[in-house]
Amino acid sequence: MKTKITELLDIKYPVIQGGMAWVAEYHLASAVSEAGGLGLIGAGGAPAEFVREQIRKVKEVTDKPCGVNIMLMNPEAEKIARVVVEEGVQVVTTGAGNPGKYMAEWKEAGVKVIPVVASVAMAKMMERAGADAVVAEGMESGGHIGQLTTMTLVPQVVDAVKIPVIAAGGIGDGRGFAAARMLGAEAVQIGTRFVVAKESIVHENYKKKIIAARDIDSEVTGMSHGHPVRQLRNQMTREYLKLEKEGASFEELEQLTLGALRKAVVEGDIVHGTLMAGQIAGMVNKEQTCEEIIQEIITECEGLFQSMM
Ligand code: TUI
Repeated sequence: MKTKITELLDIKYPVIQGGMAWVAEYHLASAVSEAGGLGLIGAGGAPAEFVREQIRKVKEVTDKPCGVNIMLMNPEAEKIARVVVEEGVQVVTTGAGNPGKYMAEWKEAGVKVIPVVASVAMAKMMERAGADAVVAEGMESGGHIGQLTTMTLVPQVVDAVKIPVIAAGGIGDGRGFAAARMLGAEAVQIGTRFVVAKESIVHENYKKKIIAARDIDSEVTGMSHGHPVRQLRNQMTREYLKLEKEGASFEELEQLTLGALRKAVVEGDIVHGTLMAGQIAGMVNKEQTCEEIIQEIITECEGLFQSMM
């Protein structure tokens, strides 16, 4: 299946794994890349030297292209920006901010740069700054989100820029993949379905919560202070939303979420942890290998396109 993105990144299938903090470490990233997609190390809030180790581990396991996602709110983002160059990473995606100041250094080193954007303005700005492609991420996604849905954002970004667009948010099967292609996307980015992949190191308790989730089981916290985060409803989100409604300060709310993603991913604390997941969680019903996930999505999509002819 050839698209502008498979050509740009030299990958077999136009499927990119979300760069999820704590979740997207080298086991998952290498499995996705080995299966023909683009695996990503999610730097999240990790120190730069940890990211360097993760990059080296991926390279021990696979010689296929693999990338790093840099979450720009990370205080070590600048150091990580240098690490990816030093380690010869082929692709960088960025999230939760504007990567403009790193762009020249990356381009000079031949790194393919794919910022995640949540608006047309940001997509245009990234194209002007030299981005090779953008991920247009709708608010159906898990984690830190923008305001628009995938259905509305993707075609508007496709119309606004000449570089290839990758659709993200609410895509979890061959139907979503086909729909994204119809909206003009050259590839999809998938997060939640890979959280429950067999190769994902995420705690069983967290995986079970995603598998059990219904369509309406995610909540968005942090809307009041401009950092909306989609996650599965639990005791933590109930307390958070109650405090938020009562007008709690940013600092007070931060206390509740400090280290909460690690708690969920590593310790399996599904009561106090942050269970980031997209609206697609209701459709994710089993643990499969990355290879099975990608093959199933591609086969389903090809079947759909053939049945339309
Ligand atoms: O970055 C994400 N998703 C994330 S980051 C993350 S780590 C985290 N952990 C705990 C609390 C909060 C965050 C979890 N999920 N997706 C990509 C994304 N980027 N979505 C939206 C954006 C975005 C938003 C604003 C990109 C650019 C932007 O521009 C603002 C500016 O600087 O102009």
